[in-house]
Amino acid sequence: MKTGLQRQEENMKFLKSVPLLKSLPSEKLSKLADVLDLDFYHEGDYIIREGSTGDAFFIINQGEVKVTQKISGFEEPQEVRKLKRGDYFGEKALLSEDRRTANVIALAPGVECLTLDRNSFNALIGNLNELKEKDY
Ligand code: 6JR
Repeated sequence: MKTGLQRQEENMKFLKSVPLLKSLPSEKLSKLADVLDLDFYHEGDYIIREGSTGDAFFIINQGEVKVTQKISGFEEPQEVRKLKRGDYFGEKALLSEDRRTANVIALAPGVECLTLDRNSFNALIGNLNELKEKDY
């Protein structure tokens, strides 16, 4: 069995490899590793639904997701991109206190995400310029 300390160390190693977080000092990464939750989603699960409210931010630890969005002129939401290990999503609704802008759907064989709630997001990474300046 893994101890809490081993998990914290594994989380730290992964967090250091996430491009978004590379400018954070170890002290903040360590705090992040403490408060992150690990959630698993099965193929086809809607991790985020466009138009809903939301209070979580996600970093992909394993697997891939598909991002889809309503586009005028189309009946079905259209795929806008795929995201993989080390990529993040869910920042927009947290930064603007607004609705989710897109669907995020788990691809096969499932996805493992590190999740942060709104409070931890605000306290630890909400002020990163990369997030604020992100322009899709
Ligand atoms: N667009 C998450 C990934 C995109 C993308 C374009 C947009 C908005 P969220 O999907 O955060 O939840 O992290 O809203 O909390 O091309 N994502 N690719 N969002 N919005 C979102 C992002 C992630 C859903 C995208 C996204 C737009 C375009 C025009 C408003 C107006």
